[in-house]
Amino acid sequence: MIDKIKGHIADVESFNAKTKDEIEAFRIKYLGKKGILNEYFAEFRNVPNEEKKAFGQAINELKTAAQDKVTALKEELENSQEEKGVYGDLSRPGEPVEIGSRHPISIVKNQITEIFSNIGFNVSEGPEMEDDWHNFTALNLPEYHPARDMQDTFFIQTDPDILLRTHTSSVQVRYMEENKPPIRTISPGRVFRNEAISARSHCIFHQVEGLYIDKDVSFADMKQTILYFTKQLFGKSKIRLRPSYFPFTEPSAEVDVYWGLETETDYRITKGTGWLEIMGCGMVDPNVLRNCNIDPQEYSGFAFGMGIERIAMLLYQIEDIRMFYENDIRFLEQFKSAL
Ligand code: 2NL
Repeated sequence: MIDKIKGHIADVESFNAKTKDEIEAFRIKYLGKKGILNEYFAEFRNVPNEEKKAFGQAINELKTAAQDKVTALKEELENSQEEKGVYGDLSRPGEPVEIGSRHPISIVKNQITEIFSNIGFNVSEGPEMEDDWHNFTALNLPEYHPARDMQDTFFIQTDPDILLRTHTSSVQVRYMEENKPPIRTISPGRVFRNEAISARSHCIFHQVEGLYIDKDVSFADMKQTILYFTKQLFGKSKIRLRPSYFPFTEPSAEVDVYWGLETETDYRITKGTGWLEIMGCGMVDPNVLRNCNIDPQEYSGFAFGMGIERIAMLLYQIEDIRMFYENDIRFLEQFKSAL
């Protein structure tokens, strides 16, 4: 009989189970009301006196072994479930982190600001709602100046003095009013013009303007700065400056980049000339400097302005400006950038 109990103890010690049900079945088999242990306890009366001690010790040993086993298996099961539930399999390979998209306007704006900040320009920002002075008058566009007709303006309700800025030059007027030369600043931002919406133009768009003011700043300085910029942004190293007119600069010029005529697309976007207009620029008009409390006898400077949408359309071959504002996920998710 004792040998049989020893056999049970060996069985109990080598037993293993993975599920709650298996463990419960094991508990009932040994420790249940009609289980093996209770059978042996009932048998105890019939054991001869001289064997009672050894028999008793053996069944107690079996009982402890069975109880310890149940406790150990339950604990093991609980631990493994906890680990899975909270953390999953800790040795599994990591999940790939998908890089988010950035709006193409932001990408191009960041590229432009990066290029100019590398040569000492800071970034200045200002309000989208402006007053007449900062958007027009200070920029050499007095009240009845015909150039004010060049852009139709959104006014705020009925106050003719408050409007949505038509260019970010207004930010640079504010910057000149508050800072002494030398000034090297670029002003990216959203601007508004009361125009019909089409594939080519929109009533809301984005601009980057630049301003450089110091002693002895020349037209040659402007041309070299713009050439450096076009090399950096487009990788193109041939530009030309065509005479133009802006009320706030004199002389003024339009900048063309030589894009080349290598592909059919080049032919189409340059209308067969190889040249693409990318920005406007000029020497800051002395009247503008005076309006901002800078002495034009002592200082001179240049300024330039470009439309971000136009440049983004060139870089990414986007045919319709409205794509930028529709927030179509199929359009947006194509633009991934670290900048
Ligand atoms: C264009 C042309 C230009 C400026 C912007 C400027 C600013 C100040 C003084 C003088 Cl504060 N000029 N800005 C100058 C020339 C051209 O922009 O085609 N923009 C999209």
